[in-house]
Amino acid sequence: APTHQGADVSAAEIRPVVAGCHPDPSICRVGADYYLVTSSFTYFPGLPVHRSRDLVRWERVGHVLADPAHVDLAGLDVSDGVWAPTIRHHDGLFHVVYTVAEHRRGRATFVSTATDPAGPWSPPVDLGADGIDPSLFFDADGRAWFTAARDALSADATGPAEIYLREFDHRALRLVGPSSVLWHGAVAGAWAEAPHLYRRGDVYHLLAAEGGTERNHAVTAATAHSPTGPYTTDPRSPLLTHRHLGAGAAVQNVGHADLVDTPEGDTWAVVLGVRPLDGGHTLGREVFLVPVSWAPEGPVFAPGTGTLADPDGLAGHRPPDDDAPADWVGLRGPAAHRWDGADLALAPAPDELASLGRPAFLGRRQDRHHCAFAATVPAPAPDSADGHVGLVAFQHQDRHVAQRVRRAPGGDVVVETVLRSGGAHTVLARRPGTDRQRLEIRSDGRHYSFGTVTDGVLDVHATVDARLLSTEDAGGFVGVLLGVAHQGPAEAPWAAVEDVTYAGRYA
Ligand code: 6LW
Repeated sequence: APTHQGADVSAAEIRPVVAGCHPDPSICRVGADYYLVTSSFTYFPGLPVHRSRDLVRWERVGHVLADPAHVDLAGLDVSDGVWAPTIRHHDGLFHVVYTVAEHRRGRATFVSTATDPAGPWSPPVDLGADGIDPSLFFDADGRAWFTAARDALSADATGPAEIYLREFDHRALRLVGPSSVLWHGAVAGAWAEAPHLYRRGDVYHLLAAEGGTERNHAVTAATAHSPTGPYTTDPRSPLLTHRHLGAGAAVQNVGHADLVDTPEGDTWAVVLGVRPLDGGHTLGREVFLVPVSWAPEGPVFAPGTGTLADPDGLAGHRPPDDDAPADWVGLRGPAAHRWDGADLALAPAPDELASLGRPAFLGRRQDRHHCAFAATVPAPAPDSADGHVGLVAFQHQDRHVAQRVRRAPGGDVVVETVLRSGGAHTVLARRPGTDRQRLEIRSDGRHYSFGTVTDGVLDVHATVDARLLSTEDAGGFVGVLLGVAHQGPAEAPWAAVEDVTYAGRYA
């Protein structure tokens, strides 16, 4: 495990430890292994679980929500769905608590358990809790506590959120006893959320995120001598933020911290952050690692510098250049498909990407500003005039750009670059196509180019400003997925998409 000494990183570039849209990280350690979970919204399978030995190189080992019967994401906005999980291990069992936002039955909070974090995970148990950002804390005395953030209910609360606690009966997997309001955050009215409770000696440390998950995001804290309080705001709050670093900072929106101790007794935090270019970020909120030391008052994040911008901060443990293996996800449920090496057979579905339905889409998170995503795509059969097959840079159901192949009414093949935004489709380019063509989406961080590749040369049909696919512009909580889509009648043949490739690099 990394120590805080012995830094030898010279380059100033700050890298996430898990890149691409993986917000709201939560971490725990069992023996020598660390486990990490992150939000997955309406992507399926949901709640990816990553494992690491060194906190820097993470490998995806499974998903908490791998069974379509375990989560109903139908009809949801892309940024709703599965939010802000917490992972904890107790007595041989992993527990993950999470919220499914704006579900038909309302916002609901669930717990799933597993003995092996790779799965299988139990069916979700509804905890009947209100609010978001649930967390669990297993105290040394055998009692367990559930915390979450909800709209302020108490009469004297001025803020939009309050952190509350209930006891968690971990054998019965249910909440028991009264609910206690713990805290309204260091700055009342500033979206106190993402609570996590820890104990050091006799002191209970409550961490929260404040300021909202955009530019004013921050980590704040309070302490108490009992889990139920009373809690006193740590006057040093915020303990970590990048909001004062200005619009030029390489990493912004830093907050939503969770702590873990190494076997050697060092403490590290995982936090979310974004890497904006020219004021917009496209890669979603990513996971960053921050060293933590302990002062008598509580945790010190990024000791000595107070920011993630310290190239020595990761003590020489620089996240690697290589791309993580793709976590191919569908929207609101699985997409029927078959992989054969890099070749993908994708079933058609009638739902459009712009709908709240279940389009035939299989995508992966864009995790580098500089990347190329390509595949050889067939034209739809001559009689399927409505259908199209293609590649898409997908941010939201109402914000995506597709490079798609279809049949014109006379049967000729056309390749169209189509922007979906503001409730309308706009054709940015239309070119004649052939029965098979290699399509490519290329990003340099500031632009996305869409084209066809012949003899290794990209012929760009259309280029859009990356701002269009940024979370700042599109709204919501997610980053860009690069994927393959196949819209058409359910009975149309599957599309044989060949040689699907993705290559990304740091600048
Ligand atoms: C998450 C919460 C948040 O639950 O965004 O604005 C939600 N804050 O912490 C989804 O990531």
